[in-house]
Amino acid sequence: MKQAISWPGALAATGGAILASTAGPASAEQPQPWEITLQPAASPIMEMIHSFNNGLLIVVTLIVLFVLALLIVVMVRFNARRNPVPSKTSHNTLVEVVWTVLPILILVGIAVPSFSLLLAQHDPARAVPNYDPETAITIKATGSQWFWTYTYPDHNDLEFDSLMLTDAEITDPVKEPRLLAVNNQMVVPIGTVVHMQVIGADVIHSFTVPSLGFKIDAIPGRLNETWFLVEREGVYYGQCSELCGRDHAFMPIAVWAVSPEKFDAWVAAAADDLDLAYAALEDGAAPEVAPQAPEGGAELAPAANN
Ligand SMILES: [Cu+2]
Repeated sequence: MKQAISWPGALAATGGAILASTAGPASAEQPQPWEITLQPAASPIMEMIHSFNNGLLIVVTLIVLFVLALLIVVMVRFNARRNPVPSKTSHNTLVEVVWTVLPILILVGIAVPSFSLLLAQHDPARAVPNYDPETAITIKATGSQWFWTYTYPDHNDLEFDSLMLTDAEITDPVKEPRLLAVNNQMVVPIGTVVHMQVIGADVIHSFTVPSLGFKIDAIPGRLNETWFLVEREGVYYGQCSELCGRDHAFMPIAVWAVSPEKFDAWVAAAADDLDLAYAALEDGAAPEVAPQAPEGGAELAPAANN
């Protein structure tokens, strides 16, 4: 159940082929036309959300069918024509106990996976096998009217703003989806737990990326925390999800997940020249291109084959 169901099938397949054939980021996770259900999961938490959602769907469907069957039985067997003399029964202890206890058991049954998901959203050890806190990195997102600022405290406090590309700035509509593409993406390494600190600079915003399974409020004066781990390379898009003013709809979030080697090269190059660091990522040859940079070159990690 990793793929969102789309239709018509042909349309979806064509869309997928267009995305797949595009150079640059391996895949882009964003809403697609005619899509239903959740976006494909790219993090352990989102996978848990998918299974919880699918499990609940089964429970709800069974309950709906059961109630529908009861209604049909009542309409057929106990209508005025077939049942002219109504029963005067007002109590049935067994039935009353059953219809009280059964829903309680169902709710408790739902609460168990629900709480385990809730706890996992705050504790990577519950979702990542052999989780080692030493390997995690921290990134801070600050929401402002109307853009995001990303800070990398583990990487010499690298900090930059991320603003939506305007229609005039978009050069490739497939690689730069309208209203989602930004000038500076939040770059993260795949397979690594990222501790996300989220705060608001002015009003309440909400830091959300559906395919990575997080949505957390960015509140002024209060540091909220969550975590995620991206499983495969690609660009993952989200939007501010708290009404925050005039340009609320125009402060998207773009998470660019790359291999740890590319991330190291990007973060080293970004300290000197952010644009150059992104350009090197774009070429898919960050470790080879970046050393040619005039200054930062000497400090870069050795070239790795990707
Ligand atoms: Cu906002």
